[in-house]
Amino acid sequence: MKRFPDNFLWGGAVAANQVEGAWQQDGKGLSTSDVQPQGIFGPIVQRTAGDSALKDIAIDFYHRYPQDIALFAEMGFSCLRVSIAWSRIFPQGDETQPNEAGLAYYDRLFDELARHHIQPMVTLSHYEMPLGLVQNYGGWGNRQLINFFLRYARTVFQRYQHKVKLWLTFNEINMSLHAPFTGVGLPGDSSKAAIYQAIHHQLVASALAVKACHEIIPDARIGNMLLGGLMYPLTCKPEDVFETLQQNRSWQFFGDVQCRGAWPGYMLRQLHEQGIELDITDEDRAALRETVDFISFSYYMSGCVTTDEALNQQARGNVLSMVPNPHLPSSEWGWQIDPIGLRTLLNMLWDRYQKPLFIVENGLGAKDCPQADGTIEDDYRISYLNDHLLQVAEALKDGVEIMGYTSWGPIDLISASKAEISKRYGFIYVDRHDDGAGSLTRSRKKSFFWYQRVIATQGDSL
Ligand code: BGP
Repeated sequence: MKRFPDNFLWGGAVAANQVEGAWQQDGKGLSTSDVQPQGIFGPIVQRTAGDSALKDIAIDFYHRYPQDIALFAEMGFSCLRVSIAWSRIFPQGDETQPNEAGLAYYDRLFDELARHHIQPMVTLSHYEMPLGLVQNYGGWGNRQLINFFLRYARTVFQRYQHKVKLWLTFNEINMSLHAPFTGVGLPGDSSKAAIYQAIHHQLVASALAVKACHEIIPDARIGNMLLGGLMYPLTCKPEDVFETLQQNRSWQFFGDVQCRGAWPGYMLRQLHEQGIELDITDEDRAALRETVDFISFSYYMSGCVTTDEALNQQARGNVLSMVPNPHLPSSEWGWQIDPIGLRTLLNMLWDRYQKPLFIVENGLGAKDCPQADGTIEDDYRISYLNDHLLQVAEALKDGVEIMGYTSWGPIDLISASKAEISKRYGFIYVDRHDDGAGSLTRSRKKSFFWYQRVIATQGDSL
């Protein structure tokens, strides 16, 4: 028996602002990502004529996609996760008519994928939105954003209804809590109350988009997308165990709303105790009842939770304030490598929601050193991915329903957290460097051939 079912989707995942470049081409407006050239935790800068950022060209996927898709096809991909840059379709966000040149670009992209029998999975908003919606409306803190998003979602559902059957609403929606500008267009010093209200608007918008997708493309499936921030208790002290439950809920609650159709009681209590009462209208409650068809998530690492304040102080500054796990190794960027955690997370999400799951991001960011002849022996990447996929196979045996696996960054791209390219995830190397130098030439790493074989054997080569 094969390790993975025949209909299991294999592929990779990218995001518009991390690969496309062409930041001002064909009528595209400025996006929130364009004014954060140092990444999602970096400062917001005013773009002035003549300045440049690595993301402006990124890996030039906007122009080179036919060549890149041919390489994905060579690896045997059946699925490619991409995102649409909202600001290509509605440059300022509040127009009544979409930008035809932006729509036409994604038509060409989806047609190219179809030629190679690769199914697109499309994220509506991957860490970006039109900057105009922040400058003129105050971002997701403003209810009007719901309608702007819905207009955008309906436009792309209608336009691509025959080409795209797998959709996701917001990338890592729970990251809005940690990177508010990237997630909800609010400054980092916004109050918790403002951030949660903005998140509520986003959750309503997500549910309304799900409804619109069901109406416009009845044979499509639409999911949410969570950062799977799996947490373990550092000790078996009951306080640590309970705090871990709460920390896991801090990201699961997004899934609870999107899969169960209402704000969970534990979350309303937590907010109430902090003096936060959300403005949730009856109309919002009705909207939230439309739930997603499947759950997608990213998984890179796990972390530990403790109630020991001294240890917590040391941990601040990590992306999710995780306390290191003494049993796990870390990547160069301090991300702790935990393949078994992926099996745990898959089981946890399946037990909680009983909805199909899709692993839409997983991978190892590492520095690659091409040898004199240009080859790249990225055994570290192969070993990371191999170990994680073996755990996916275990979860399948556990009875978890898994639709597919798209590794993050199948081609080197600009990192979200640091906006550098030297943190590479790809099976395909891109000759570009943090200082902007490089020919943008693509080449196959050792992992390219490893993944090709994994796909060809449906995981039996793992
Ligand atoms: C996820 C994001 C991606 C991505 C990835 C890796 O959080 O959805 O956009 O970039 O993480 O993170 P990084 O690029 O910071 O290494």
